[in-house]
Amino acid sequence: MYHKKLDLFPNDFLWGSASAAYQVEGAWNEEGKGESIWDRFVKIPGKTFKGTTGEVAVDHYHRYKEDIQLMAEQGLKAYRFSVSWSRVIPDGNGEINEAGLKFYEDLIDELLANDIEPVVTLYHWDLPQALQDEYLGWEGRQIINDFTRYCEILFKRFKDKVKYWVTLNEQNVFISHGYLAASHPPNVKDPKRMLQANHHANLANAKAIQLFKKMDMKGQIGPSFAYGPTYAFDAKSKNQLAAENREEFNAYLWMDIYVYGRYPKVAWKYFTENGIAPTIEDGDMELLKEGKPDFLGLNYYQTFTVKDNPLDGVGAGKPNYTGEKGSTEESGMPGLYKEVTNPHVEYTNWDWAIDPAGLRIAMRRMTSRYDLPILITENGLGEYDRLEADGRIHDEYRIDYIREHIIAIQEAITDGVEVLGYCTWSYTDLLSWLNGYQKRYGFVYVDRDELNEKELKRYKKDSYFWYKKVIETNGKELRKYETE
Ligand code: BGP
Repeated sequence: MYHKKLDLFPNDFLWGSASAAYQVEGAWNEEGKGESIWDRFVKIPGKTFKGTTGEVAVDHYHRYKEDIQLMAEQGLKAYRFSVSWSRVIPDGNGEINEAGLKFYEDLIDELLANDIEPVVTLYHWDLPQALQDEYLGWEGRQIINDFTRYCEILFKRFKDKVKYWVTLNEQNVFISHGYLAASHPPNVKDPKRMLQANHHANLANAKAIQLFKKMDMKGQIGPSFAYGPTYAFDAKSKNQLAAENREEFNAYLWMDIYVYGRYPKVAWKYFTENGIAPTIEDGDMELLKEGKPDFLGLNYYQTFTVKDNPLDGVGAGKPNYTGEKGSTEESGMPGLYKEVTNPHVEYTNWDWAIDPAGLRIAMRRMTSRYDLPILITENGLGEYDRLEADGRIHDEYRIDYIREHIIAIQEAITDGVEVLGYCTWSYTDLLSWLNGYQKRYGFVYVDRDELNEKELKRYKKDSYFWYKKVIETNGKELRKYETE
């Protein structure tokens, strides 16, 4: 769709940026924090790049004021961060750790004092280890009540301060990586267990939203979903069908539940036929229907291109966690689809497709199927950065990436999509789960690497100054900027 003129960004558009507790905080066992499943998982040899952990991460726990100062100076309108459940309730369902809660209160107060809207993610993957030990975490139904109680504690405490809440971050990612690929905790490879854990996550998400409404909270709530739209490799009908399959099993399977409280028919038939469908108890489907979110959070990084894949075709391949371009192994779901290289887009050093138009497509598809406002909760470029001798980082590739994605958002708005805001991933550099510290996403460079924490000094990248200008001009000035 072409437009003669693009709509302007709304005046209250949230120009933001994001992070997650395990990736930035560090202080993994300080001031009463309990162990999380990530604290444990990263210690398994061979699981993360060069054995990196978030034990110190970028020390945001101790340096949050310095980080917020940088945000304030940049003019950031919103900061999305996550609360670490085991910092607030060390064993997941027992006593509250006041020091943990206080940390988040101070963080929120500091943001508000600087006119930055806090966007709070309730769960960004760091489940209390104690709940994993007690009833297998997401595989136990008790997680639904425990998660809701944890949410209630945060809702009560921050009711008057926080307007934007994100329930689960990328349920599709933590469930499929945790229970099918065994590349995330709890390190399981079992599709039946995966779907049962997923069903409980669906219910926990819905119950938290239901509680939010019951408590008459002033703000808005929704999940953050990792949606990378699928393209068929070409117009061959079997490849088109493969694309339908990927959408069904990677997108509708979650978003249909969030918005309509139903499992998509095709996926459900496949699960029953293969004997892996989750057990559904009385009242589950009613609860799912009641948990309709106010908005859909969208984490967009890339699109996926697929071809037909027969029943004896390729299965899960190893992704590129090393930053060696081209090292991603072929991957697919036998009988459904396989992912192939898209000859029309560029790829990053971690083999992620750079495709700004894909963001517009994602937003269009979500709007036409779900008709809810969208908050872009993540989007960004993970790349190698170089700190120059003069303390500068010339990340023009990141500026190009974000600029083109912002234009895609403006086009989507002009198409008719309702967008609340845009949070880049990430504010400072941080731990990239399995990829160590060399895959950098931030506007702010943090001087540490895999083997050496150094002094964790912060440096403003060129993209920092560029985004400052974008915010100042409410997205009208996407090209010019001045560094210090
Ligand atoms: C999303 C996660 C983020 C972040 C981002 C980049 O899936 O929600 O926490 O890590 O992806 O991914 P990676 O760090 O693997 O490059």
